[in-house]
Amino acid sequence: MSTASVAAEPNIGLIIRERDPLNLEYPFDELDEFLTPNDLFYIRSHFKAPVLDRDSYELAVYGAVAKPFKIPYEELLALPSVTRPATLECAGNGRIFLVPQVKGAQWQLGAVSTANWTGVPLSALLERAGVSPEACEILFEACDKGTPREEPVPPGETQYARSLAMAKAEDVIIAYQMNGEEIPIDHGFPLRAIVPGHYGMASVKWLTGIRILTEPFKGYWQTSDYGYWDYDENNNPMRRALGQMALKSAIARPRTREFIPAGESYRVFGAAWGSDTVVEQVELSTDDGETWEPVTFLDEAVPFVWRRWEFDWKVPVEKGTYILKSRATDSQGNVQPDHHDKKFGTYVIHHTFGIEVVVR
Ligand SMILES: Nc1nc2c(c(=O)[nH]1)N[C@H]1C(S)=C(S)[C@@H](COP(=O)(O)O)O[C@H]1N2
Ligand SMILES: [Mo]
Repeated sequence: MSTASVAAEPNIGLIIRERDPLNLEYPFDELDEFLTPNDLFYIRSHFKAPVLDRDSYELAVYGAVAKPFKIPYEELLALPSVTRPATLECAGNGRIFLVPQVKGAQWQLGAVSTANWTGVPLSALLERAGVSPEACEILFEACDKGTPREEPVPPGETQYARSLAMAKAEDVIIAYQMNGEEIPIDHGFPLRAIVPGHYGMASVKWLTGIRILTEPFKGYWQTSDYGYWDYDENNNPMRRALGQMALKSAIARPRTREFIPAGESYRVFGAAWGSDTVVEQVELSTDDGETWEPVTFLDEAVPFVWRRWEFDWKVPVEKGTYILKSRATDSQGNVQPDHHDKKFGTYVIHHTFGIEVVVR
């Protein structure tokens, strides 16, 4: 294994939020197809991408299991596989819209993308290892490491690792293909976890170990970073790990401050996604939330993936500034809120916010 930098793909169409480590945003205003092409899929990395060698690569499955094992890359490829689409969204997506401005990568709308993932169901690997009845969590261990920047900063190097409740294992894919191609280096080559319906941080890239735990994991990436303050049953404040993605809809077109011809028809376009609940309705307002009308969906209601939608706006002849908002409702009746919930700090930014456009 080496961490030397290689001439990576240029990622031409992406918006740079950070050059090193690579943090690149999908240009959300170009949303068109259901699947995001690999070279436009957003990239969120905390450290330089490790370059792993396929011939010596092995995945270790160990911990509270009867038969720990290591499996080489080629052997994994030979196992029965599944392919399913999943939308990944960074928990900090939309951070730039928070007022007052906060620290962290200044994502606009595009730290979200959808791909078809192919790999081995996690359950098959767990079955082979024979999970102990005492098991409570699964830890995904990666080989990228460094000193994180988000305060409070731990004293030494930290490896990227995230744990997951045992009950969520059935949805997880240990993926080696993204949209039918080998997973690109920046997206986790040769292997990554895909945890459908959880924020992106759960889908650990450059996966080297799956460790079965008998006690909850309290690592940096789920207590300090990617955690939030909550209260336990005795009202003591405590950190909890972010997990499920919150219900959200977003307007891809028009863009903020876009000029729109008066008196014509404009195709408003966007997407909405939840977690394991499906998006049942999206409404659009062109008057800053006074009145709402339903949009038309382009995709079926399926858990774990976005649903693209469109709306035919009869643009008024009256010139001026208009504020557009979209609002999603899911199959359980949850409605996208109109304010950011402060308990999530600089994460889980899923409230409806206005896209201001100029009609002239
Ligand atoms: N090993 C490792 N896995 C990781 C990360 C990382 O920095 N290192 N970033 C996480 C975060 S915060 C997100 S949002 C997703 C982004 O996946 P992508 O770069 O393929 O879009 O990967 C997650 N998995
Ligand atoms: Mo993220």
